Parts: sequence; C-alpha cells; structure tokens
Amino acid sequence: MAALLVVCVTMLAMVSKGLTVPAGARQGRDRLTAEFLTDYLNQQQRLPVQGPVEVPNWPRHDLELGEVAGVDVMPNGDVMIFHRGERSWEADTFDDLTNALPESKRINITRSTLVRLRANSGQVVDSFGANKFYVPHGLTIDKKGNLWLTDVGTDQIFRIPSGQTEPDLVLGEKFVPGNDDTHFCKPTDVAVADNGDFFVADGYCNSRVLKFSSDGALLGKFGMDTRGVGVDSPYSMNVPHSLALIEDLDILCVADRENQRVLCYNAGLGDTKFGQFNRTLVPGGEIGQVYGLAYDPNAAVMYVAALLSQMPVMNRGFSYSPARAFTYDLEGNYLGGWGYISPSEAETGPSIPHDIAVSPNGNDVYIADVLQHAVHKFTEPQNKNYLA
Ligand SMILES: [Ca+2]
Repeated sequence: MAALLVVCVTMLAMVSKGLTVPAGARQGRDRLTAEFLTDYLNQQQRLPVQGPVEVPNWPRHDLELGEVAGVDVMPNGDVMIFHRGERSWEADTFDDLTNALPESKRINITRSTLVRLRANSGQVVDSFGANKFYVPHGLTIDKKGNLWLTDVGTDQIFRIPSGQTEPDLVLGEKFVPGNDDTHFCKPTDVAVADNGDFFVADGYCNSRVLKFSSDGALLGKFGMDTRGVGVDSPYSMNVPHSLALIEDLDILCVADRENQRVLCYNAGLGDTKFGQFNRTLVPGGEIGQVYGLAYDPNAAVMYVAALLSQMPVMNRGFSYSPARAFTYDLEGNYLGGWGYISPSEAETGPSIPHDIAVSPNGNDVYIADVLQHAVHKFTEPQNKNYLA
C-alpha cells in the first residue's frame, strides 16, 4: 500500500492533472466497494477543479423523484426533469426476445413524470405527465420551449408544445418495437434544429440515427445495419444514447454509449450530406460508457457525462481518477474532468449520470443521476482555463 501511494504521488507530480488507480478499484467493477470509495474520496480531495463546480444543497426542496432519466433547461432557465416515478427499469422489465414491454407491465406511471424547477432554489413550479408514460428516457427542450420525450416502454417519441401538456406529434407505434421508418426500438434521445428538423437516436436495439422534418416526415437515417461492420467503422454504433447538435458546424454528435465514444456526423442542415462521418470528439474507451452530451454554444465546448467507473480513465497516455463529467472542445481536446461523486452520494450507493444539460446562457450545468434519483446543479463553467 505504501509503495502504491509513492507511485500515486509520483504520478500525480508528473502528470499534475491525473491520478493512478485507487487500490480498491482492482477488486471488481460491478459495484462501488467501501474500500474503493474510501480510496476514491481520499484521492478526490487532491484533485484540481477542472470544470463546473457543484452547487451545494440544490435543490433546496425534497423532490421525491423516481429514476431521473432526462434533464434539460427551458428558455427562461427553469429546469425540467423527466423521471420514472414509481417505475424502475429492471433486468426483467422487457421481454428479451421481442424487446417489448410485456402486457403484464403495461401500466402507466401514475405520478407526474415531468417536473419543472426554478433554477436558483429548485422550487417546483409545475408538474405534469401523470398516467401517460411507461419507462421515461430522453428529454430535450428546443429553443421555442417545446418538450421532446422518448419512452422506451412504448417505443415512441413525443413532442409537447411549449406551455401545453399533450403531444402534438407522436412517432412510433405504441408497444410495437421495430426498425422501419415508423417503428422504433427503445429510442433514447432527440436533438432539434432551429429550422424545426429533428434527429432521433434509436436506440437500445437498432443503434441508428434518423432525421425528420418538423411535421415528422423522414429525411434520412444512418447507422442502422451495425452488426458485422466492426467497431472500427463510425457507423457501427452500440446504443446511441444521447445527441447534441452543433448548428454552427452543421454536425450532430452522438454518444455511442457501449463503444465508449462520441462521434459526430454531418447534420445536413446546410450543404452537407446528412449522416456522413465528420469527426471523433471522444475516442473509444477514453472516459468509459458515455451517457449524455450537452453542447454549450457560448463557450463552444461539449459537456459529456460518463459512467463513474471503478477503473482509471486513460487519456492520451495519462491515467485519471474517474469523474462523471468531462469537458471537450470541438476538436476533441480534453479540457478537464469534474462532477466527482460526493461523500453523501457515495453513502447512497451507485451512480449513473444518465443525462446532462446546460442552461441557455451557459452558466449552469445539470446532471440527472438515474440510480441516485437525483439532479445535481453545477456552475461557473465560465472558468474555462481548466488546464492552466
Ligand atoms: Ca436531455
């Protein structure tokens, strides 16, 4: 142990921004052992802040959330949460052969699944979406304040106009998974362009991305036939879990979760061909399974939420202690890791940062933790000189 610590300190001095593997991390990957957490939290205290800093005691109200699948920010700065109420996604929730929700489990969530909070206090100002959804997943808010939701339980995508509670657009046939132009299979997320075109990540079974016009007409798709292509292909995706559109560059970035990478493709909003591979933002394996993306146009950076791994994170030859959130520039340069698990969260149990969102002014970042039933607020991302 002493020798390991010497190595750790030496590595820390050499790298200055990283740490080597905590001793307890070698004892298994599936759960956070007490020994791992002790080591992890001890090491974390020596880490420099490389990004947004958590706002303590936010929200200042007990929200009693279920599994928090989605988070995004309204145009006025209010925070919207999409959670699963009394439902949880367990290993036996879906039929493994058909990918469908079995009839015995087609019971909608009776609690309000959508909760709107004030940014400063976390006070609830609205809640709705009861008796509508089965297994909530993605939440995206466009610049007009329309809500875009995915329900992996019904294999559908919904648009709810700003200020309303009923959808004006529904894609997919309820409880009928599929892979044609009108059927989806556990769709995960939506991204919306200023012109109303939108993109759907589909999802847990199909590993493809589709583009639609604002009235729901299919405009294109890619990544559908992934098996056998090999992971070396940018079109071989394994659970595209989150989307982030960068309109300035006319590219759509995809969190290719199980391949542990973030890839970007031409969005086809201008002269480019939709779906053509454009760039790698996060190379495979650099930060573990990538769950969420949030692009901040104010700073031209991408915030990336990834699984808190018990293994060290390798980055360009350096070893990092596992964070839950990371910042990258648009060339794919790593700018810092942040969002480390806190002692109180460690006591609560495992963590999955399932979604991440940035406020329109770029000042605040939110992380939805599906296992901790919580939303965390981070601020001061304007201190962007992370590596100084
Ligand atoms: Ca979201």
